[in-house]
Amino acid sequence: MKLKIAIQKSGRLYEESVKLLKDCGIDLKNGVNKLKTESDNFPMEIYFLRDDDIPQYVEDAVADIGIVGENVLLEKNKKVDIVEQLGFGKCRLSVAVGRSEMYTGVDYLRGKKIATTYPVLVQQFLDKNNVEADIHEISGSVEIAPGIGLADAIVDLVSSGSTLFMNGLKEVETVLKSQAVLIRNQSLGDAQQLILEKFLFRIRAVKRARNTKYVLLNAPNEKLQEIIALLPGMKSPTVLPLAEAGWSSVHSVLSESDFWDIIERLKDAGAQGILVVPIEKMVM
Ligand code: PRT
Ligand code: ZN
Repeated sequence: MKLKIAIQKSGRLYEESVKLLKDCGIDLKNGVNKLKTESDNFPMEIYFLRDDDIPQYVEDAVADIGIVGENVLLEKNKKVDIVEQLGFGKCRLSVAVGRSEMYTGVDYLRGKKIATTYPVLVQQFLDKNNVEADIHEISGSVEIAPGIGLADAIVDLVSSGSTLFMNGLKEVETVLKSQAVLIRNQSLGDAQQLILEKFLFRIRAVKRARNTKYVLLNAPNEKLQEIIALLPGMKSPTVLPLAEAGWSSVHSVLSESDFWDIIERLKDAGAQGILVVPIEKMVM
């Protein structure tokens, strides 16, 4: 019995999806088959597909699970469950208009022509805001639509914002914040569910580790209490005596988000020789 997972064949989610499997200790066979492969050391079969098709394949149980952007999932509106947010492929679906436009709010869009590859999500956004506009669905290069007179505004994915900038556009509303998610067929068999639980256990250990750093530092004993108070740790920090009398080595873990803030305060409190190392897996 194998768990069938659908991931993007090529594109922005491909590398991170394969890396996630690898970090979960799931090795992929290097075959000639570009559509499908399997793992040697985990009961998993991997299908490589267009991201747009993944929700449908998972709904139809051609694949048991899949990795896809929330933006695609919500646009396709398929009957699948989201089991985990994966923390990569982050972007936002945004409304953009010409840089010199006086944008005053969503009302600006009333009666305007909006080009997008996300007609369903745009319609929902307009309905929610009680705005009627003309949605013009196109299949790509949305950012050039205003420049060639095809539309007054666009709704497209944005990450750094440089594509909008280069096309003379400015971002004015966020329709949706998105990241890659793991989705599941709604009637998985018990055996598949069990394999999914194992996979999820590993994913969560990997995600936790990616958000956390291991910190080692030296502290004069008289400053220990103050320094320990700054460190959260899994339970509490580890403190070991150094060979040099009056000094200790302190080990702890820090979350990526408050890392710089805490490192500065540790230095101010008298910590020295601070080492920060990545964590590979973190099991709670
Ligand atoms: O071939 P296939 O259909 O599988 O791939 P695709 O071409 O439809 O999708 P792909 O590979 O471009 O994107 C896959 C997924 O990556 C998307 O569905 C999102 O969930 C996620 N993602 C994250 C992005 C971006 N960031 C992103 N910036 N998808 C697209 N973009 C594009 C955007 O459309 C625009 O053209 O990048 C440009 C903007 O980028 P910035 O950095 O200039 O703002
Ligand atoms: Zn696509």
